[in-house]
Amino acid sequence: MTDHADCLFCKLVAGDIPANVVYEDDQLLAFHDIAPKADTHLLVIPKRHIVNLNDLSASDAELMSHLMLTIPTIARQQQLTGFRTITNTGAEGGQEVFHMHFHILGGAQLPGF
Ligand code: DGP
Repeated sequence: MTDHADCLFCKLVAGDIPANVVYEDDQLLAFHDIAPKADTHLLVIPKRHIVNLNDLSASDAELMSHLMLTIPTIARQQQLTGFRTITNTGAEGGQEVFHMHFHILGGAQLPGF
């Protein structure tokens, strides 16, 4: 597992920064966002350092499939009957933490997008 010294979320995976973890397996970690934008706001990340969607290659297909299939499992565990999933790619896309993450937002009726 690549641990990027300057990456906030790699530090979180390593346990160097505390997080309110709601799900973990060998490839993924999910935890509460520190600045929630919804009643429930979770982040799902690969443990391996991947910058964003632009950083993916065909060899990541299995990981990405697992990530996508795990998102609804996590949402169900959090009693979310509906939710929004967002990933920001690059600074222009609003990405602030450059370790790929998928936001899960829910817990109350969300406005239209
Ligand atoms: P984005 O803008 O898509 O890169 O979202 C980054 C999110 O990461 C943002 O919603 C706030 C969250 N965040 C930043 N620092 C921390 C932290 O130290 N812990 C947790 N749990 N979330 C963080």
